[in-house]
Amino acid sequence: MRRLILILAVTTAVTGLSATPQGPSLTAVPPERAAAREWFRDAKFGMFVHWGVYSLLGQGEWVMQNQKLPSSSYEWLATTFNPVKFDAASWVATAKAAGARYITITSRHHDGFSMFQTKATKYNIVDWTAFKRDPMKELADECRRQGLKLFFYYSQLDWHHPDFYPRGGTGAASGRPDSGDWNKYLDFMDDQLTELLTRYGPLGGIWFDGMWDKPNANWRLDRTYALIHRLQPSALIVPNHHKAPLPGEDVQTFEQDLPGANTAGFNTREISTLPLETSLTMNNSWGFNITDQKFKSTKDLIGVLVRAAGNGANLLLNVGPRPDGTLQPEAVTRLQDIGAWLQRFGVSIYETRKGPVPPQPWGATTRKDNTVYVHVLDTAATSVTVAANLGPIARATMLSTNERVETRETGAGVTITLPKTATADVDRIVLLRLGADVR
Ligand code: JFZ
Repeated sequence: MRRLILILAVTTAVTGLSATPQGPSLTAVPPERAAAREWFRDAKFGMFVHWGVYSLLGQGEWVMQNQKLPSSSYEWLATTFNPVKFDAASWVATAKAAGARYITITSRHHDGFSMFQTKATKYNIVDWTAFKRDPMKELADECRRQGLKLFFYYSQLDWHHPDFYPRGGTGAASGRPDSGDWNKYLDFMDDQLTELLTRYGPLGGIWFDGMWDKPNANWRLDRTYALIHRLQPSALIVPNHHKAPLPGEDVQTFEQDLPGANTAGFNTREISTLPLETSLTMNNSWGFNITDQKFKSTKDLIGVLVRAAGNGANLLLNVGPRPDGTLQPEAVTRLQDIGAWLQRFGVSIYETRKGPVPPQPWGATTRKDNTVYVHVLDTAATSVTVAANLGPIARATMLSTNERVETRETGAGVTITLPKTATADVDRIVLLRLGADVR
C-alpha cells in the first residue's frame, strides 16, 4: 500500500497532469518549459524537413500507402537508401541563412523507418542501409554548433510495425498479420522517444503526427508526455492531431493553414492560448515529389510568414530533400530570398506578438512593446485603416526608408496613407511608435 501511494505521488509530480480543482491545467508548467514556450513564440520561423526512404521514389512521403506497397518491397527499397551527399552543415547553414530559428525533421514517418540509430528495431538507417550514418545525430550536432534548435517529427502511426494493431484508417496493404500487441507498440515508441531525448542533446521538442489515424485508440499520452517532460523539462510537445490542445501539450500547430482558417478541411477552428504554429509545403508535397513543380513564389511565402506573425503564429516552412541528401534548388533559392528579406525587415517579425487587429485582406499587424508594425501586403493599396484604438501615435515611418507617413485618427481607427514613393514589391511596412512623446 505504501508503495502504491509512493508511485502515485511520484507519477503525479512527474506528469503535472493531475487534476486541479479546476481540472487539468494547460498553462501551469515548470519554469524551464514556460521559458521554452516564450522562446518558441519569439522564433517565428522554422524549416520543416520531410526526408526518408520514400524520397527515393519521388512521389511524396505517402507513397507506401498510395501505391499499396507491401512491407517486403518497401524493406528492400530501404536497403538502397544511401544519401551520400547528405551534409548536415550545409542544411543547417541554409536554414540559418533563411532566417529560420529551428528545424523540425522526420526522425520516423508513417512508413515506420527510423532515420536514426535505435536499439528498438533493426529497421533503421544505421543498421539497415549501406549509409550506416545517423543523420539525426549529425543534424543535432550541427544545429548546436550553428545555434538553431532541433525538433524531431515523430509518427505515432506506423505502416510497418507488426504490433500496430488493431490498424487504423490507413496501412492495410502492407501485408502484416491480423494480430499484434498494441501495448508493445506503445512501449516501442516510448523506447525510441527515450533514445531521441537522451542521445541527441537538448532538443526543441517532439512534433507528433499520426494519432488521427486511430482517433479512438488509447495512445497512453499522459505516460508518453510525462516521459518526455521528465527526460527534457524544456522540450516542447507539438501535436499535429488537428484538435484543441490536450494537457501536457505546448504548441498548437495548424497544418497548411493559418490558425483558425481551416481551408484544409481537417484543422480545428479553436485557437488556444498556447504558442501557435502554421506548417506549410513550399510546393504541394511534403516529401520529395519529382513531378510537383508548383512552388509558391517567394512573395507568397513571405506573405504567409507575415500573416502567421499577424496571428501570433510561427511559420514552419517545409522542404523535401532529394534521396541523395541534397536540397532542391527551387527550395534553396526561395529560402535565400526569404533570408534576405528577414535580414532587412526581421525586426517586424522576430520577437513580435500579434498586432492590434487580426490579419486583413490588405495585410497584417505585429507588435513589439510600444511599436506596431503595419504590414501592407496588398501592392495596390494606397491607404489602409487599422481598426483599433491605438491612442496617440508618436511617430509613423516607413520601416524601409524612415520616411514619415501620414496617419489620421478616424472613428473607425487609424487610417494610414502610404507614401507614393514607397515601393510595393512584397510588403510595405509602416512602423507606428505608440505614445505621447513626439520624437
Ligand atoms: C500529416 C502527414 O500525414 C503528412 O505526411 C505530413 O507529415 C504532414 C505534415 O502531416 O498530414 C496529414 C495528416 C492527417 C490528415 C491530413 C494530412 N487528415 O487526417 O486529413
